[in-house]
Amino acid sequence: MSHTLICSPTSPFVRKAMVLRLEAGLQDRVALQPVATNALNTAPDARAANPLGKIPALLRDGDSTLIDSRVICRYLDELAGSNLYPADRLYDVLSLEALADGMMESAVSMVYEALLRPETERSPAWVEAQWSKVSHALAALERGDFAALQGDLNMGQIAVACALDYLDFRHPNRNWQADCPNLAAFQKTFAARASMADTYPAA
Ligand SMILES: N[C@@H](CCC(=O)N[C@@H](CS)C(=O)NCC(=O)O)C(=O)O
Repeated sequence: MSHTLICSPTSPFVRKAMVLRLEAGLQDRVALQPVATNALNTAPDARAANPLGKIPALLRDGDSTLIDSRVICRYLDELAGSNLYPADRLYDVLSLEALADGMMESAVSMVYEALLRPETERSPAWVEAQWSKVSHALAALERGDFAALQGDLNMGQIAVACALDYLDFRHPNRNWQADCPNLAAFQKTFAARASMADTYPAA
């Protein structure tokens, strides 16, 4: 079956699937279809693939379209047999991935607030409430509360690495590394993977 990933080079949710695609050697089986989309201006291909208009979405030739990065990554991992959701720590990995996705959601919504909302409708308190979610997640990761951050490569780790890079890409002034040396070291080690270098967000 052939597959097409509706994607964008700046989305951290898309990047999770792009990194998996490279780590699992799925380049020949998953084609890329870039779109430019956002909450106020949905790309027709994104809307056609997903009623929510969100990316990533995965078109499967002759079968249903998959939506949501967690669903897509789980499916691609099974397709490739890459074992990025190992059975013996499945729920730890899924929780770690959920945490990273939550960080992305907050970080993306902060960007939308700044870029898409008229200045008079912006709420600094709301933006800081979103950042508070991110910084609590960073602190939990730094303390080692999420065990799946350690050990063999898994999808939770990939998601965290994508979330951290997105913070640097979109919120460089937050300087989260100052309070999180362990996490900064994790990010640096992870950045050496070719899959991460090849997918670093580009404006
Ligand atoms: N839970 C979704 C979130 C996807 C998401 O929010 N993607 C953003 C791009 S970073 C998007 O498509 N935004 C357009 C919109 O909100 O309409 C996932 O994990 O795939």
